[in-house]
Amino acid sequence: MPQICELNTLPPKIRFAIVVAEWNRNITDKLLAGAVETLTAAGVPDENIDIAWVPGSWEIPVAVQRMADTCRYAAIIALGAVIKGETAHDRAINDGVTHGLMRIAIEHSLPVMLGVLMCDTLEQAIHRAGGNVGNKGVECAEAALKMARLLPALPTH
Ligand code: RBF
Repeated sequence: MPQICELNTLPPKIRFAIVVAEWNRNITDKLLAGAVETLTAAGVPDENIDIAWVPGSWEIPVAVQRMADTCRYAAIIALGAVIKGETAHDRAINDGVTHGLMRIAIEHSLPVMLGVLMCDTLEQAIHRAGGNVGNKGVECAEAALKMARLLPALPTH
C-alpha cells in the first residue's frame, strides 16, 4: 500500500508568521483577519502567531526573509493587495514579490504562502477579501497548515 506523507495533527508549539502590507489596508485587514481566524480554528494559539506590518507589498520579501532566517516558523504567510494603476508599478511590484518569495521559500526549504492579490480593479480585490470569490487570507492559512503537516512527514534522506 503506498504511504501518504502527512502528519495527522500539527506538531506541538508550532509557530506561524504573517507579513502583511499596509497599502490598501481596507483589503489587507480582511485578508489578515481571515488568516488569523483560520490558524486559530486549527488550534494555533495567538502567542504562536507573529504578525509584521510592512508599508507596501514591495517590502514584503525582506521582512519574510528576516523571519525565515530565524528558523522559528513552520510557514510564513505573505498578504498584500496590489491594484493596477495608470503606470507600470504594479508589474514591478508583482514580479518582485513573486520572485522574491519563491526564492526565500526554496533557499530556506520553508513554505511561504503567496497571499498578495494582484488585481486590475479594487472591485476584484474586494471580491477576494471575503467577497464572492472567498478570502485569500483564509486560503493561504489553510495552505500553510497543510504544508506544516506535510514537510515534517517527508523523508530527509
Ligand atoms: N503597494 C501595495 O501593496 N499595493 C499597491 O497597489 C501599490 N501601488 C503602488 C503604486 C505606486 C505608483 C507606488 C510608487 C507604490 C505602490 N505601492 C503599492 C507601495 C509599494 O509596495 C512600496 O511600499 C513603496 O513603493 C515604497 O517602497
